[in-house]
Amino acid sequence: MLKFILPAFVLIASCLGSPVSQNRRFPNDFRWGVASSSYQIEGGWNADDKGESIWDFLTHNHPEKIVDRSNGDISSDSYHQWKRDVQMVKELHAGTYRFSLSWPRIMPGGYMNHVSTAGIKYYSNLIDELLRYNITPMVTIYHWDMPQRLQELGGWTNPEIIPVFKDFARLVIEMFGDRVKTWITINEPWHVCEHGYGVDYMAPSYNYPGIPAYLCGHNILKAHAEVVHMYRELFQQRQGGRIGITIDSSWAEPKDANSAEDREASERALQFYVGWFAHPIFSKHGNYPKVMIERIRNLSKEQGFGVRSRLPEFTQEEIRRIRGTSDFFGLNTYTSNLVTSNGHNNTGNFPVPSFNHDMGVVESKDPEWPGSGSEWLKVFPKGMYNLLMWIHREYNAPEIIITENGVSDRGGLDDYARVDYYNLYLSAVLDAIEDGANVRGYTAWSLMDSYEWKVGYTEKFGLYHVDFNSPERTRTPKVSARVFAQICKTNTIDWSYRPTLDEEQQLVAMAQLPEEDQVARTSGASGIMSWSLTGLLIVALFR
Ligand code: GBH
Repeated sequence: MLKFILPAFVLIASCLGSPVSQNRRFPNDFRWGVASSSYQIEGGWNADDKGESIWDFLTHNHPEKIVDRSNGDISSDSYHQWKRDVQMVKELHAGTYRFSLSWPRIMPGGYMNHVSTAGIKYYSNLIDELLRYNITPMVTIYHWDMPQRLQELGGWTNPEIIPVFKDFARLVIEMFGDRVKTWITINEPWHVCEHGYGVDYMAPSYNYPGIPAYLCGHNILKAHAEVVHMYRELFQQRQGGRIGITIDSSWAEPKDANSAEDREASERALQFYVGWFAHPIFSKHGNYPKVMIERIRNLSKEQGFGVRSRLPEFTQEEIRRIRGTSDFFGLNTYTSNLVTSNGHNNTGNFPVPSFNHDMGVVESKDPEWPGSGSEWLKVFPKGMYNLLMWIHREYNAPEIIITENGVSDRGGLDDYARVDYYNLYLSAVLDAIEDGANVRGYTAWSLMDSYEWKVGYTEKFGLYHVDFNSPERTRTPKVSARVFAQICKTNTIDWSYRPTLDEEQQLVAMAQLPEEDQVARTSGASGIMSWSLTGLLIVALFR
C-alpha cells in the first residue's frame, strides 16, 4: 500500500508546485558548518593537568544516572584525533567548525591561578589546523563542562561565577582571539539552568525545582553581559570579531489551533523557553518577559514566599547593561511540542513550585510526527519555520545563526532518515529566509557520533560514524555526510541526491554487525568481498 501512497503523494505535491521535488538554493553568502562540544568528543578527561568537570564527577560517581553507565573519559578521543576531525570538516566542504572549550582543561580549578599550557596548546593547534584548511572556527566558551571545584561553590547559582567566568573568557580571547572571529559565550542557558538545577537531568543534577534555576539564569545573563562588554572594550576593535549567545528552544505548536487558550499557551511557552534569556538581551526594553515576571511573582506570593519573587529582579542599571549584548542570535532547535494550558488543578502534575508549574503549559507530541533515536525528538519541519519567524518578529529581525540542528538514530551508516531530516528542516529554513527572516548560517549537529550526555552512546547524531571499539576511534562518513557535503558545496538542497553506501562504508557497516549476522550476510557483492578477504587471510596463515 505504502508503495502507492508515497509516489502518489510526491506526484500530487509536485503538481501543486510544492518544493518537494524542486532543488532549492540558499543565498550565496550563506555560511555552512558543523558543530561539536568538548566533553562530548574530546576524551582525555585527565590528560596532562586537566581538572575535573561536573560531567567527569557525575559520570564517575553516579554511573547509574547514565543510560548505559558510560562516560566521556575517551569518547571520540578528539584530544588525540583532532587532525582527523579537521579533515572531516574539510571533506564536508563546511566553511565553519563550531566547537567548545573545556574550562577545566584550560583552568583545572576554574580560577586563573593555574592555567594549563597543555590545554591552551591543544586548542591553539586545533585552531591553526582549521585555518590551514581555510575553515572558520566558531568557538563556544561554555558548553556545560563546569570545573567541579566551581560547582562546589554552587556553580551558576553563586554570583561569584560572574567575575570568574569573565576571567576564563578573557584568557581564551587573549589567547585565541587573533584567530577566532566568532565567539559564543554560553550554549543553551535554559538547559544549563533548568536541566542542571531544576530537575535531575544534566550535571550537576540538583533536582531542586522552582528556585535555583532562576538564580542560575540571573547569573548567566550577567556573566554573559560582562564578557561581551569586556570583549567590546578590550578586543573587538583590534580583533574584528563578533560575540553572541546560543539559545535553545523547541517550537510550541498549539494543540488545537482553534483554541485561543492553546495559542496563549504556545506564546507563554516561547516566552519561558526563549524569552527568559532572549528578552533581556534582544528585546527593545530588556528585562525578563512580562508574563514570566508576573506569573512567578503571583505564584511565589500564593505559595508563601512573601513579596520576594523566586525570579530575581534586575536593577534598571543591570537591565541596560544586559540589553544589546549579542551580535547575532545563536539558535539551537531540534523538534516541536504540542502545547495546552495547565489547568488550575495542575493537570500537568508538576511539582509546586517548579519551572513547569510557573510556565503553566502541558506538552505532548503529535503521534503523526515521525520519530527518531530520541524519545524527545520528533520530526516537524514546520516548527523550524515557525520558530524562526517568531524570533524574527519578536526581536525585530535579528541576525540568526542556527548553531545546532540535527537528528538522532540508534546507529548505522545508511542513515536516510537523517538525510530526509536535513533536507526537510533546511527547506523550512529557506522558507523562513524567503519570508524575511535574517538567517545567515547553519552548523549541523553533529560532525560525528559522540557522548550524548545522559543517554551515553545509545543515541547518535553524527554525520560521521565513530567506531568506539577501535583504539583510533575510526571515523567513517555516513550517507548523510555525503548529502550534507553536497549541500555545503552547491548551496542547494537536491531532493534526488541519495547516494548508496560505497565499498569502504559497506566494510565498516559489516564489521558493526554481530558475528552471526556477518556470516549470514556473506552473499551477494559484499559477500564476495569478505570471502576473498577470508581467502587472503587463510593463504597468509598457511604460508
Ligand atoms: C543540544 O541540546 C546540545 O547542545 C548538544 O550538546 C546535544 O548533543 C544535542 O542537543 C542533542 O541532544 O526533557 O527529557 O524531553 C538540545 C537540547 C535536549 C532540549 C533534549 C530538550 C529534551 C529532553 N534539548 N531536551 S526531555
